[in-house]
Amino acid sequence: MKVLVTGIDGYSGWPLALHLLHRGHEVAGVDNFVTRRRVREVGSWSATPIPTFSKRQASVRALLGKEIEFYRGDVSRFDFLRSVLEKERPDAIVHLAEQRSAPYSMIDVHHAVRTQVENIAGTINLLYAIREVVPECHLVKMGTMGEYGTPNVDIPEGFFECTYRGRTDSKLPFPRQAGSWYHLSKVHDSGNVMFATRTWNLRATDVMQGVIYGIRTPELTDDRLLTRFDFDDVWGTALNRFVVEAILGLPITPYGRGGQTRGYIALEDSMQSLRIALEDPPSPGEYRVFNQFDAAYSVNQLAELTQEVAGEFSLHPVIEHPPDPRVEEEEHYYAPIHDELRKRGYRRSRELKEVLRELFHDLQRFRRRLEAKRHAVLPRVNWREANNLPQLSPSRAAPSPPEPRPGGALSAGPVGESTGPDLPPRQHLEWCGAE
Ligand code: USQ
Repeated sequence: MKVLVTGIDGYSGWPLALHLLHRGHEVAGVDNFVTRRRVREVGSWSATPIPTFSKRQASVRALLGKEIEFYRGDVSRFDFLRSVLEKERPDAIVHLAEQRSAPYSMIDVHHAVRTQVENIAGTINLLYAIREVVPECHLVKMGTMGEYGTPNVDIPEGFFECTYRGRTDSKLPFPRQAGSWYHLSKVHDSGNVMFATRTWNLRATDVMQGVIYGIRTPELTDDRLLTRFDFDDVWGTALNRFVVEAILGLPITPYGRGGQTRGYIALEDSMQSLRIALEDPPSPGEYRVFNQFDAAYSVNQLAELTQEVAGEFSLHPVIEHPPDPRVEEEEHYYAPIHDELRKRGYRRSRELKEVLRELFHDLQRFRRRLEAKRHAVLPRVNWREANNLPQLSPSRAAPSPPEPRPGGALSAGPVGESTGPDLPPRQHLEWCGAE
């Protein structure tokens, strides 16, 4: 089948493209490289050096003998999106081209608005473009487990049976109680995708994605194919960040009491899950929801596991609990159901500890890149503050560095990453001002 991946340059988008190519599917992609720019905006970069997209295409050609058709552009431009669909006429679209960081959305009003406008408008544009050009196409929409929040009951896959005042509805959308402007943008997306599917007889899978960890998939066989790996407080996610903290000799940071429990999944198993969804599409008019995670852990459990595996690498990190910069339950019940993918053949590829060992092994190689941005690791964005720019970037007046142009020559600096202005270093043990 032909799959269009929007956000193909990202942490998930790139390994997904490679995974699908290996399965014999055709892949085309869209990206505007905004994640590269926004990670620089918070003074960080990917631990792995990321080549320009045209270099990525060339590597795929050289190593796999395959082509990826690529369109540089923004999904917030409807005409652009429609013209891509007219040209490619994909059988399926995996929509990853959204602002994906909760802390980024909580920086200030501009970042909040940008997150919601971009994410919601991009998805509506895509729904209209599908409706007009390829109404049979299967939309796989990247949502988040964070849409549900942490209710004190089990979390079903999207829908539940509800009896109220003597009447029963067998398929009501389960309540969403998201914990950031970012997570809320996905809640609104879900409502919009469900509405469009019903109204226009489209087909969609809404993926409630858990937190992804890891750096490799079986297809990332060569350094030229590596995906990006974020570790700063804004773009990095819990387990990935804990490993980096251990490598840098910083404390591992489960926030607050550390009982925050989420569903986690390895990068390669997230790719496996998306592929399973693609290869078993829903019927026209069907909107289905998959809770896409492998197992639930508290951040305390992850911190302890990281500490244990760090010991195998002669690293001896301490675990410290900074005040939680987020407003979230720090101890809570958490039991989401996740049967839909398993019913379709999903199996965990490797144990968490094995992936942790691989992370320590791989990241040691990029230690100098981690060291260079160690000032951006500990938390700086506080949910209780309306304006986090002062903590984040006292020098924001400096212009953003230019985005690497696809096909442009590599600079003398690290591969494909601009060496534009960074934020000044901060004290490593200075937590942001949460209560
Ligand atoms: N956390 C810590 N210490 C850290 C970093 C995070 O205790 O150093 C805690 C957070 O407070 C939170 C949990 O770990 O309770 C998860 O945070 P995260 O930063 O790993 O993940 P989150 O912000 O929820 O977002 C990430 C991705 C997002 C995706 C989501 C899936 O950035 O794109 O949608 O994971 S989920 O969390 O299931 O909603």
